[in-house]
Amino acid sequence: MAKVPVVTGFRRSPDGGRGLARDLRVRWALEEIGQPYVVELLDFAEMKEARHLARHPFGQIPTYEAEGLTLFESGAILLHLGQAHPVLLPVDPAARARAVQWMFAAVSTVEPPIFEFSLATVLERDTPWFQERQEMLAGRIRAVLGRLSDRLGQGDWLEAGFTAGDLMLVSVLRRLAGHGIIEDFPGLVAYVARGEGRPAFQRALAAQRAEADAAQAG
Ligand code: GTB
Repeated sequence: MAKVPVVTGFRRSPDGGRGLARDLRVRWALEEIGQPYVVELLDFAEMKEARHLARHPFGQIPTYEAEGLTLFESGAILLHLGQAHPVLLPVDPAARARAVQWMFAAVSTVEPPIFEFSLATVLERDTPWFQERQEMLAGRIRAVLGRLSDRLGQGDWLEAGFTAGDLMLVSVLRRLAGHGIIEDFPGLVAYVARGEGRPAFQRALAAQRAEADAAQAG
C-alpha cells in the first residue's frame, strides 16, 4: 500500500493555530484533491537539525514527501500537486498557465509587502521608525490590493473557476485580517471569505487548530 504524503508544520505555531503559517496552503491543497496526508510537527530546534535540513535547505516548513519525492517551497509543492489534479490547475494549457501566473503573483507580488508588514508588527514595534515604515508598507499593500480588487471585479475567483492561484492568494491575504487595510476592499474581504468557506479549507484549518490545542495542553 502506498504511504500517505508527509507535510511538516510548526509544533507550536506563533499564531496559536490560526493557520497563518505556510503549511496551511499545502494542507488545504491536499484537502482539495482528497489526498490523505500526515503532518509531522517540528519545533524550532528540530527545523535546523540535519534531518530536516536534508529536506529543506533553509530549515523551514512546509516540506512535502511522497513516493520518494521531497519538496520544499509551498508554491513548488502546490504546482506539483496541481499537475495531477484539475481542481487545482485546469487541464487546458492556457487556463493552467493563467492559474500558475496567479500563484506567482501571490508569492512574488502580493505576499512580500504583507509579510514585511506583519513581520515588522512583531519585530520592529519598539523601534523609532516603526510607525513610518508601517505606513509605507501599508501604502504598498493598498496599491497592490487596489489592482487585485479591480481585476477580481464581481467575479468569485480570478479566472473562470477556483484554482491553486486563488488558494495561494487567499492564503496570503488572510494574514491581513484585522489590520484595517484589506477591510477597505470589500470585494477582497468577500473573496477571502469565499476561500475560507470551502470545505477543504475548513478541514485543513480544523486539523491545524486541533494540533495547536493539543500542543498547548501538552
Ligand atoms: N518561501 C517559503 C515557502 O513558501 O514555503 C517560505 C517558508 C517559510 O517562510 N516558512 C516559515 C518558517 O519555517 C513558516 S511560514 N519559519 C521558521 C524559520 O525560518 O526558522 C512563515 C510564518 C510563520 C509564522 C506565522 N504566524 O505565526 O503568524 C506566519 C507565517
